[in-house]
Amino acid sequence: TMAAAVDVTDSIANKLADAQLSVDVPATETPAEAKVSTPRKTTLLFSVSDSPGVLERVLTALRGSSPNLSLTRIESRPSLSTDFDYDFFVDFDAANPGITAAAVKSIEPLVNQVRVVAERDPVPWFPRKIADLDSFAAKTLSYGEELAADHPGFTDPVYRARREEITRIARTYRHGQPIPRIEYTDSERATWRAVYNNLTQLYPTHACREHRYIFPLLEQNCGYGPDNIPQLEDISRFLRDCTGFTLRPVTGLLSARDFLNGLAFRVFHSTQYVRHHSVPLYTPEPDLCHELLGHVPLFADPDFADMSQEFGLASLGASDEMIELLATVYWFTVEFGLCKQNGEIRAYGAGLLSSFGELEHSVKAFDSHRPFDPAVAARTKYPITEYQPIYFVTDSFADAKERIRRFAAESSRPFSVRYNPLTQSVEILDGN
Ligand code: HBI
Ligand code: NLE
Ligand code: FE
Repeated sequence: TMAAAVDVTDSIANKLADAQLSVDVPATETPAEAKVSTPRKTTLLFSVSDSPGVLERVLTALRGSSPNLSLTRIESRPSLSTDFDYDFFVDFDAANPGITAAAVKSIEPLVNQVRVVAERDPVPWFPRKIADLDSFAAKTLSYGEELAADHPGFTDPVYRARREEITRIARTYRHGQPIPRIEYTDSERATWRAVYNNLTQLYPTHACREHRYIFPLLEQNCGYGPDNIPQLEDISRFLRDCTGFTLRPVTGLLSARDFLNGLAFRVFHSTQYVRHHSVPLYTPEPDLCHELLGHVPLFADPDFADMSQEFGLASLGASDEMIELLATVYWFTVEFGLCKQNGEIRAYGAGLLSSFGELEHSVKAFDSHRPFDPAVAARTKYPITEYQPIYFVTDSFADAKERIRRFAAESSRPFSVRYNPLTQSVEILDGN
């Protein structure tokens, strides 16, 4: 049965979505209204007979066809069809179709033939090497005033000041540095203890096998326990030994594109502050409890780590539409996924494993369970500030990884990518 798309009628969720579109300086992102005029990479092919000065006349005509036409590539080859003719390829960025039409018209009288051989959207910038992730630090999204009215963590001035202090670390952090340690306050430790004690009671009966296997290792190696808030640096070293994943501190919510791009390099962006003390058992925002109790254990699992990197690799240079689809599939798997193990439904999604309230609810909400299919999940709407109305159930991570890989392969990128773990960089294949 197909999952009916759930309408996001919740106004806070809508406003959060709006807020995310009109946020602080997303330097590499295009505002929605500017998209119509995004220049398209255009390639013209024309053929000329060999005669002195012909190329110069063609280029002069092109130059005159529109005020700001600027060529970005010119390449020639002997004609494949007519002896002694030459074929030329020229590229330029066309802000609108009129520019292309004028260019073609201007050279028609001078050449044997001319046609538009390619028109494609420019590929959005993406990180090529792990240190490129440093540029995301200053680009965190803000939540908007409406959400602030609803969540104590946005309005309590003492809490805000403390957050400011903690997020300074993330703003100045650079790749390769050890993640600075934080001395947490008594209030933060009390919140952590409440979250920890509640959740660890549920894990034996509600968490997936992989989470239960890793959790004791985190207690032994990284200082997990009710009376200690573990430090990102210790966890990052542990994860690197398990699967090559590492952590980077981040000030708050990143755009879906930046966040997913990090996963391509096996980097997980982690917040370092603790949720507001008044809401220990559910918060809509990622916080340290969510990252450490929900995400971290799974990143130590090889299949899950591979699956996460698949999301990341598919997101590099992807269109805005593709990013939206990937972010949605990510939401229904890494954040809110369920799986079947030994005939029982268990949680592997971090948003469930870090919320005492929703963890218990999700596993027994049978009417909300659907078989995991990326194509269906990608088009299902979801609320951000309340329990999920739909949960997708997967058989295994290895299976989910295969399905995600196939789903991502359908995206129409003009190149493919491969991660080189030795250089921690991305190699581009079949591109130009
Ligand atoms: N940013 N810091 C941070 N943490 C996340 O877990 C996170 C994010 N931005 C987007 C996001 N998660 C996902 O919901 C998807 O949009 C990828
Ligand atoms: N609702 C989760 C929690 O309370 O831990 C956080 C979800 C973040 C996407
Ligand atoms: Fe998360």
